[in-house]
Amino acid sequence: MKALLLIDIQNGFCPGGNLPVAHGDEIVPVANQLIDGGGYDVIVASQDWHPENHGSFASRHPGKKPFDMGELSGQPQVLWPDHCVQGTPDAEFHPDLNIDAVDYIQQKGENPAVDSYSAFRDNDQAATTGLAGYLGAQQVTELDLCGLATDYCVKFSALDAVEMLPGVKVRFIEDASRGIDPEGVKSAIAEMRAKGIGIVSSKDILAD
Ligand code: VGL
Ligand code: ZN
Repeated sequence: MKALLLIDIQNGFCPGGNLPVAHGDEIVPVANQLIDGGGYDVIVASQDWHPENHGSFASRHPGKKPFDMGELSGQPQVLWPDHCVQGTPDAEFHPDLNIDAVDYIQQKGENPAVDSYSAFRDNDQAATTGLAGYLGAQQVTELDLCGLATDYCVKFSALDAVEMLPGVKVRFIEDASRGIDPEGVKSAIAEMRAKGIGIVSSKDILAD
């Protein structure tokens, strides 16, 4: 079974959102084409879903501002603008994303004491989300990922997919993703490639 995993295609990460990724909205039509014509059996979307007091928010760290380095539960943590707070428009999926076609939504980032870039588990790897179990139960053998942001949630999700779904072929769809920092995107792609993740374009998939 072939699965598509759409990472955090939410208002908060698109222009006008609280943690906007440059050109993040441009991936929405590409994601919709993949949903329609990518030949996937299972479509999954992750949703960054923070309580308003989430510890990754710079606003919770006196004297710090967004994008500063800080600490969360004793670990180094990039401090973010308040974003994707549960129940707010910022946390909703982009309105043009074909969410009706999504079989399973995996929310993450609910624990205020730890961040969760990966859709599979928290950054400290203590708690898993259940997504690996869902994909295993669907007998997924091929997993393609795309979304926002390449250098954070997409990368960590892809690396965890390789580790937590042994035997599954994992690919990153570059033109259906955008990143926060151009240098970060470069090294994220290098890291993914080094772990055996295929780097592909939506055109390769839509042409098959
Ligand atoms: C993300 C930073 C904080 C992401 C989520 O979706 O890449 N990045 N929360
Ligand atoms: Zn977040």
